[in-house]
Amino acid sequence: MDFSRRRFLAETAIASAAAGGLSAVPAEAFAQGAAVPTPWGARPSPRQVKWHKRGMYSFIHFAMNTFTDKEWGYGDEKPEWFNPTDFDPDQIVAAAKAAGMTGIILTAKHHDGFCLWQTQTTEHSIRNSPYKQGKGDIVAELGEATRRAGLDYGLYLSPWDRNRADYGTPDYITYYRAQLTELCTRYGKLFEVWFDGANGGDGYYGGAREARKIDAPKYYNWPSIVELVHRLQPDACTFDPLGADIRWVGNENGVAGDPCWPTMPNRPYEQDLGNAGLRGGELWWPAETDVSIRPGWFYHADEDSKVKSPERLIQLFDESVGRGTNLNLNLPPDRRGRIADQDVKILKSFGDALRASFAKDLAKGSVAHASAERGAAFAAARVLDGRDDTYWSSPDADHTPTLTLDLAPGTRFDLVRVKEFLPLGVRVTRFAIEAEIGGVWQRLAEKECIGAQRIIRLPEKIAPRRVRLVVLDAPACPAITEFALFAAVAPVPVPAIVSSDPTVLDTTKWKVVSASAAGAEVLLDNDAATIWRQSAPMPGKPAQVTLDLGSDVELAGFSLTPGRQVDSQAVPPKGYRAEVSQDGTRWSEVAQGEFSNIAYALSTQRIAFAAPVATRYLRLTFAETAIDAPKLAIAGVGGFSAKR
Ligand code: FUL
Repeated sequence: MDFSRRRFLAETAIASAAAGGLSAVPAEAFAQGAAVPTPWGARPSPRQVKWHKRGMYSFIHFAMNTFTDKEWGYGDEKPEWFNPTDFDPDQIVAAAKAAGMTGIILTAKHHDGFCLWQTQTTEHSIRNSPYKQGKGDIVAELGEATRRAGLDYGLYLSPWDRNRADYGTPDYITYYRAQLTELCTRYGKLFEVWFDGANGGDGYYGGAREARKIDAPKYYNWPSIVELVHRLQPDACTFDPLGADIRWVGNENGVAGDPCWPTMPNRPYEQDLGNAGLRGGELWWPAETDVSIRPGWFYHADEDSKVKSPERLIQLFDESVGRGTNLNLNLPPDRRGRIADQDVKILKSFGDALRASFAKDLAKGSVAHASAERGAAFAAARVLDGRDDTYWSSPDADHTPTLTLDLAPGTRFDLVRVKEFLPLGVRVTRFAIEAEIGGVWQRLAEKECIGAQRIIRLPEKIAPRRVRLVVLDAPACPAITEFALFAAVAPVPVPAIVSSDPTVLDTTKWKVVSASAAGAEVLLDNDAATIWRQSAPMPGKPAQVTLDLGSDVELAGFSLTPGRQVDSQAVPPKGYRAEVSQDGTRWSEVAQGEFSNIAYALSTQRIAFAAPVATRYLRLTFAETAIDAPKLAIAGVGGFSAKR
């Protein structure tokens, strides 16, 4: 069968027209004789139209890494290690729901290959773990809890599998498809199936312990995999590199481009374009913004103090949902199999603030009028009717009309939300929001792209007489389904905590004694955004930092956090040498080695010494950068004591 990209997309387009995104236009439109505007540019499939309404949902990264304190498992982990002591799927889902999430996406299998469901495809699974004596099924149990709470369910199945001996051969693709088939047929309706981009590299591979490189687009044959998912789960959007349904926003920081067009050129995914998309691109391929509530995707006790605050989550909401993308906010359960208390508090504060902010559309009591209307079915008041299948539009020749709301006296707001009627394409290129204050029109914001939605947060609440949407540039008449106003409610602050794990040492008590470059103090500030940078180390001229731990400590190991932003100019160290000293003069080496996948994953590395050592000072030496770059960058250093 021909599963080429072009053929695949052509079929999607036909299916989309047949299922009729356009049939949503109210019948009155035709009865009143006004023609529906001609669609412009790429258009979403019905499956994508539904997806655009999801807003926020949550990744749940819970797998072998939760128990090994890693971000990427090598693939040689023992199934016995997977042993949640108090797995509570309802607690996990309740935490997500309190934050306003509409769905859950579980890592059914991460790169280490360990499977969380009763698969028949491998022994490397929960069947051989102590959890429920091998009878448990996390995919089923979390799925049931998700549905009990009225949320939708999705799954993540890592294409890369560092456990499999046959990874890199055609047999593995057969295996992968069999796994996908199990997941798409046994666990009810799925709204999304997630394929991450990490692919090939070193791994266990059934004992080979080697590096394997694959040519991902050729190897996986994405069109056939996407076709399999759509056949088994017609409503599931695939997060894929092909252009079928949803694209990656291009970073893992939770920030969409401003603007972030839902369209892309008709070619395989390019990270550089993922953030902003391409105005007028041939494919409807909207961005999903994924980010973790903690620095890592998996739970680590030493990140308990680094959970993003409710205020930070609101900012991420503005920078993702507010720019027309969906936010996939990761919540990592701990080793019990529950969301930690601190995260639960933060999620509730965040969700409460959003619910209160968007509870009442203050534009509802206003009178809408427009510089031009297409007919009664497309009247200005359509933006106020709360329906997503009606819209205001202007005559074909008028691409830049203005819609004004005469507000009820005393209307005070600081949030403006505008939505386009997506089945007709993204029509508005540039627009402004203006308010009449004291008889003078003032421009509050000027932006490109409305799309699924645009939320504009003003610096403070205002109470103007009138407010208007001015279309400044558009290749066709606009189709605006909503123009809404809200008054933001700030989240209740949740104070940061220190780690719940007593083995995690408090680095605020540490001091930098000496360092090969200035500014090393930021290594101890518990903030991954502040980075120590210096020229790349050279033979005979390593980078080095000497730390005073403040008192005698039973040090069992150290951690190192690289800069988390991809930066080709400043990269993490390749390896390390760790030395300890009681007096700061006589040193002994306690560990030496290479960090695993540090340059790609940019995640915290936790290095355990062969045995805990009593020490006052720690010296770390870095001889090389992980990849060729002019500078070395490290965001943080920490330490842990032995488990008691
Ligand atoms: C990436 C993976 O490598 C990370 O571990 C995580 O799962 C993230 C969501 O996707 O590609």
